[in-house]
Amino acid sequence: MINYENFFTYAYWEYEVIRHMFSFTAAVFAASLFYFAMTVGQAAAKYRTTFVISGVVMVSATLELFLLWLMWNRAFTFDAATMTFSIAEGQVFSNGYRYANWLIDVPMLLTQFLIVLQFAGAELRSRWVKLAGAGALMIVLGYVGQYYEPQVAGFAEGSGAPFWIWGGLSWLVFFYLLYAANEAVGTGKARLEPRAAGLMQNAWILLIVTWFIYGFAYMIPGIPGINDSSTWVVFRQGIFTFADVCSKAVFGILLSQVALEQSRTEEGGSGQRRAA
Ligand code: RET
Repeated sequence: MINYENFFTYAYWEYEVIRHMFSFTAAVFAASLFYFAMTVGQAAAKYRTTFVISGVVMVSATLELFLLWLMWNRAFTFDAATMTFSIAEGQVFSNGYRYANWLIDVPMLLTQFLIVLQFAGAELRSRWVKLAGAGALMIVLGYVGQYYEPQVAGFAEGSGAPFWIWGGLSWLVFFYLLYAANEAVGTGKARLEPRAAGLMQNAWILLIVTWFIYGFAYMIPGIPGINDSSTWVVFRQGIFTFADVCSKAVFGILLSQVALEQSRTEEGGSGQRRAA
């Protein structure tokens, strides 16, 4: 089965906006990679891993978005008479790369989250198993569910129930993940100096908001009244774009600032910002 994006005819602008969102996101991640590479040297040794993890997230996400861009270009053909794009013979577009990328990035983002929250050794390992395990399971469940998009949107014969069942299970795991992460934030934040703790709180709120958005984007093909609209495909890809930029790049930058803030304090408070 293929994603519901394949069943639409797109107005010229709709197709182009989606194409440009893919290239924009790939460029943001490539640029962010440069930022992390340039700032890692300013952090204390124990925080450098978080910059390296951000680098891993940026490389995998740049590749993923580039592949989506390539696939989007190849999968549709332009009709000059109607100024529209529709699916090309024998081609498909798939959001599967997104899920494959999340499977790498979600455990990575949760790892850096725990490191910046000052967990180490056995405490880090036990929390990591719970959080990264839940993150990976959440993505795999959603990955299976999205194969039923054509049925739930009414483009193909068959029941849409599996879309809701797999998606519903993924939501349950997501709520467990939020519960476990909230507990980790509560414990870890108390060890940070006040400025870093404030930044950490912002990162946590950003995580909650943007991760919820992914779940909403998943459900769009199952919502009557909007699941038959090509403009909503643009919105859905726009939601993924916004959530991707915020949850990978902005989140990584916030955590890097927590790490830099902590590094300054732990290295004797000699930083200029402290003196000011
Ligand atoms: C799915 C399926 C439907 C229910 C929920 C989902 C959540 C997805 C999330 C993805 C996060 C991705 C990130 C990527 C960063 O690189 C799987 C769409 C809740 C939270 C943070």
